[in-house]
Amino acid sequence: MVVNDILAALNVDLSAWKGNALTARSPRDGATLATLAVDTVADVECKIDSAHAAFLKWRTVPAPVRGELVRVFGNVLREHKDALGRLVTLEAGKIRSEGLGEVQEMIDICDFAVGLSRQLYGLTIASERPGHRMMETWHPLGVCGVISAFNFPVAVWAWNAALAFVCGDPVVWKPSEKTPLTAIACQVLFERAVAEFEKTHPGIVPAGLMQVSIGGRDVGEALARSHKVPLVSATGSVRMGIEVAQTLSKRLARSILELGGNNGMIVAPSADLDLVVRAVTFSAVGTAGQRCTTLRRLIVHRSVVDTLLPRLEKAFASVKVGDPLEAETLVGPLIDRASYDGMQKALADARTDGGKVVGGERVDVGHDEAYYVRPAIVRMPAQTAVVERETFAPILYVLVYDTLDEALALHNGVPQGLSSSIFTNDVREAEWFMSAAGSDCGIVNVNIGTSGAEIGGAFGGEKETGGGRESGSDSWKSYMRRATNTINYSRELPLAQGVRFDV
Ligand code: UN1
Repeated sequence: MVVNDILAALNVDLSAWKGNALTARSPRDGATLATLAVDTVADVECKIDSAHAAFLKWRTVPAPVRGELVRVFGNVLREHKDALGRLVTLEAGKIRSEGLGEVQEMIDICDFAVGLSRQLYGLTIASERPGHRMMETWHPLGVCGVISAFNFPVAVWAWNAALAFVCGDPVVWKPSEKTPLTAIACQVLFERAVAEFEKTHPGIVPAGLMQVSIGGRDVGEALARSHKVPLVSATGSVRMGIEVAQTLSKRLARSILELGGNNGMIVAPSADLDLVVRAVTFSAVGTAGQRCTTLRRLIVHRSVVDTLLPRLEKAFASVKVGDPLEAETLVGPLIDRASYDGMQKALADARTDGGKVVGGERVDVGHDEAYYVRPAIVRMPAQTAVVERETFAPILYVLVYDTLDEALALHNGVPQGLSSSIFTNDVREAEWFMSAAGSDCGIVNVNIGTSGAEIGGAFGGEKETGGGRESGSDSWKSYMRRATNTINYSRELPLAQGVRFDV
């Protein structure tokens, strides 16, 4: 199935988007998928203006009605799951089941947001004054800027957009320049949902509620600069996140940052090694090592390392690397040449630091401009600088520990703090790992890997990961503003803290 068939199945007409500023390529074979126009800063500003006008209307639509639009969108996604999943495979290089899984994640967050649309609760608080009542009200915030990365080209937008819409916020989305087509497809599918919704709710959805802005960093900068954008949710590199945060902080606007991960797993002496082998392989080599939550550091107890390592090396050597559209493939391509070069550089650095590398070589699939690799396992003598940095490729560094204190120090001894896990059947170790003195990450798992989080939990992490939380739990609060209301139903005017001010 070629790109045109997939776009036809999604009813995407690219003519309005065509141009010669940006080439969309498939990492599968390096082929050009389309050439597109990009937005100028003036174009983005125009989109922000129309999103802001949409906000003034959308904020007054009752939240459950906003939720109904998201429900219809979830159904449109269900109908187009196969085609959109295929487009993710073609444009981002994910294997079929992961491409489909990503669309499932979009459907799941839509369901979550629909339920949420009737649960945007505030608290009722006891007032210290007689005849007074206190409560909280959550109100829509304004235009939400979304900056997303190539590795989750559709789901991360959906996490933000589904919540933003029920919270009463329009969205202007800058997708990765490496995955513009999936973004255009999402916009088209969303517009289809709007058309469907309008059959029962005419005249409710304002133009400009959802807009995509294709372009480079100037588009992201325009979002971060605009006073009409009170919140920017950005996923990507630490460098990008710091720039966005600095621009936002100059005008004291909000951010949700989901940046680097350098996720570790501790394998304790009591661990079930059959589960460990499967969990490590999925977490470290799935998505060709290109998830924020990819497992990059394995911290193994000395008593099990010599049993575990050969089993992992065998698994890494046997996973099928190749065409992501083929059913048996488990590892698709890296996104591009720069990513391949970055991986080889990291492996060279690891060797210099005394690492013993198994795997990591390029796999020839007959396309010069496609970069497939055999996942690498690197036994390191210590956690050197290369291990402390995030290399977005399938490299698993293995470190050995003797005491859990030592394992935790290694685990927390990196600048990033996204996801973590421990494999143990010892309840003390598990609880310690999850305690205040344990893992310093935003995601802390026991007996499952670091990647593949469900949408129901808050997703995000600490330190250089940026501190933001997206998706489930109470992440919605970032997309709304809170008003604290104090209501006096008495005939007196008592002041708080017993202050007297008689006039
Ligand atoms: C990301 O890599 O940016 O937990 C998001 C996971 C996915 C989301 C990853 N649900 O792996």
